[in-house]
Amino acid sequence: MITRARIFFLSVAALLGTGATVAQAEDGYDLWLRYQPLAPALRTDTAARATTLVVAGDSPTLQAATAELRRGFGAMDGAAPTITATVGDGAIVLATPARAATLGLGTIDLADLGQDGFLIKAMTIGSRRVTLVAANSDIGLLYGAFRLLETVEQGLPMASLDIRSAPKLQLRVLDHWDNLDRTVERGYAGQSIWDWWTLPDWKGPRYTDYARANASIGINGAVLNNVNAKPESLTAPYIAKAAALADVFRPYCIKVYLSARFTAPMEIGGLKTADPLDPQVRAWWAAKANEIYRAIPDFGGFLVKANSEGQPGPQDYNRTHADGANMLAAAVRPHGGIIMYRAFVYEKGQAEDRARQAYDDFKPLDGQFAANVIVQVKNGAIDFQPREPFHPLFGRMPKTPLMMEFQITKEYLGFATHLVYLGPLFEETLASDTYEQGRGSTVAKVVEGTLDHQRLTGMAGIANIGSDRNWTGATFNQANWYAFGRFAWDPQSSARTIADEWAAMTFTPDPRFVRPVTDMMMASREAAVDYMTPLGLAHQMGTGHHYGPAPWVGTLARPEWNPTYYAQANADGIGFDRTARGSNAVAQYLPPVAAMFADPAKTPERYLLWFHHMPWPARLASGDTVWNTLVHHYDRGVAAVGDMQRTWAAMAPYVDADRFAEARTFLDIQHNEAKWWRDASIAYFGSISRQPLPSGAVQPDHPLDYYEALTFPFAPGH
Ligand code: BDP
Repeated sequence: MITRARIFFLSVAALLGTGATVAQAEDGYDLWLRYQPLAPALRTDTAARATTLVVAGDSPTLQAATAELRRGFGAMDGAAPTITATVGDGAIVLATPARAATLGLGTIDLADLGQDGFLIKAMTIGSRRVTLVAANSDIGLLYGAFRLLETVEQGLPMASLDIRSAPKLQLRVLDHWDNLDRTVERGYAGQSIWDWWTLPDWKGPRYTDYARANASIGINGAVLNNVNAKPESLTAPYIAKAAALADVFRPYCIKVYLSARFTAPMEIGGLKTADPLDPQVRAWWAAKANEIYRAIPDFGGFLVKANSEGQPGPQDYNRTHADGANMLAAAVRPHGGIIMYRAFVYEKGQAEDRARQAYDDFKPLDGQFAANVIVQVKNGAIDFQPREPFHPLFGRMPKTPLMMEFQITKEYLGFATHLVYLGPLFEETLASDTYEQGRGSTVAKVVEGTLDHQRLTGMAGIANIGSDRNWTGATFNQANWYAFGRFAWDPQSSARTIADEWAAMTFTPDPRFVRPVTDMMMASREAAVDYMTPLGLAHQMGTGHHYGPAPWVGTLARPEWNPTYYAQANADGIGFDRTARGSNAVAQYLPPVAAMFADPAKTPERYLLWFHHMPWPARLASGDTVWNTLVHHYDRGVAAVGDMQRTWAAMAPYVDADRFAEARTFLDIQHNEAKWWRDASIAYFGSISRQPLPSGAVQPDHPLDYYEALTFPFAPGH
């Protein structure tokens, strides 16, 4: 990676010449696949190495690869490579090892690259300069074609290409929380991109561009409908609509999945029960699976949210989650389908710590799931918060494949307008050590399945994609879609490298742009944690819509709906005691981790109030009190957004006017809202702690009752 980064900057610096060039107006539609004309020096080199295209074979997937290479190189160096059958100077060759040998390209060993991996190699054969993209399958070749284009977009010279890459996870899936009325639960980028009403007849070009974008980062699955599923999504008309999308996605090897509502056999099947052990229910699901597979032969399977937040599930019939999952698994198994069964459950109607519930429900079921079930676990034990310690199920279900679930849409991170790059969040979770098999048993390794030789592996991301022209509501949110794809391909990726790549492709590879912008992106997540939920606080957002601060809310019907439940702030102190004196959630981790989290002196400060109820005047590592440290974090968060504003202001010479203005205005919004978060939180917690503000900290702009009175009846995504 170091070498690659160095090559990147040296080559770009050398080739860009002086003076930044500002691209013409852009609307963000092209994402990171912009294929802008290359700087002159790079262009000459690239054009000489991309004059012809030899594609050994023919299939819809190879046609997609061919079209993409012609489109990309055509735009970047002015002329699309011509298609030919002979390998001449300047040829790009797409071939399996067997075909490569017949084309005289020698013996290529791709045994370690599996079905989806690829090799990209600059070769010299006699006097001919050849770029070989080799893979064991057509989809590997498509992935390789995209990676080739991306490296050129990033300013890497083709002469030095030598990349071997294969995904470490099998299922790389976007979960769309899209409703059949085209609203998107927690969506901040317009309506659903699925125009259910005009499907299956109208298959607009946007669906193909969606598939291209996903294939370009290795995503190979899409769950089309909300986990809070409507039974109608399993009726014949909606199966036909899903089939139409599957037809568009097929060349890009993106499988379609559907969220299944557990009580569909009653609601659309007329049965009296949805008991997973009832023979009629089992027969209904088997018939439903047959019906779906007739329309979509490569249908991926079902995603299931059961017995959580009011959704029906097997526990309604005194059955376990394993009973429920296995019943559905039996229905799709004859067709090669799988079940992604979510561990996001909390609804026992008892005062148990919400953070404990998934583990308590699922851990006893380890080893009881059918072979085609994978349990999908959110990154943290509560709910996609700006920061959570890793979920205690990782490393504790060795006999069950676990799939990571991240949220790409920023429900709890300022919606579309806050610039929060999620790469560091993904990286932090994946690099956490579970100690499952001693030190170094990271969450990434659990998810990769290498520790326990899992047959199924995967990662899911809750999509941030909508009907907005720029797909994600803001250009910088595209980075989170991109980063998700990269981490799903390799959970041990570097968030910084990914940000470098994305910024270079999305704007310009000019290092005078990429360096400061990557730094800004890398700092952005910590900024959000600081102004929203520092020191391990969680779920302090407004009720329902989750927009803005509402730490004072404490009167909602169920305890775990209240921000006051999570912060546990009182006259003595703040934080949720999850040690043995409290809920003992720490005991769900393996001993080395539990021992760390059980002791406030050993708990990393970023998780302190997640695990400990700390007296306000207690001294932290810095020597300062809990209260003062909290205030400093809020201030730091606001200041960090100020830094981001300044960084971005200096980027005007490198960015087209429209995308520049959007990001600048959104940063202004973010700065105002960060200040609001800081002021409201300090006003509230100050009223509880009765501590004076540390010296230098300014009083909130308004008294507490001002913040408490704010309402947001039409907040999006809710
Ligand atoms: C919560 C969201 C809710 C989702 C739920 C889930 O607020 O809209 O339905 O997650 O993941 O964070 O099922």
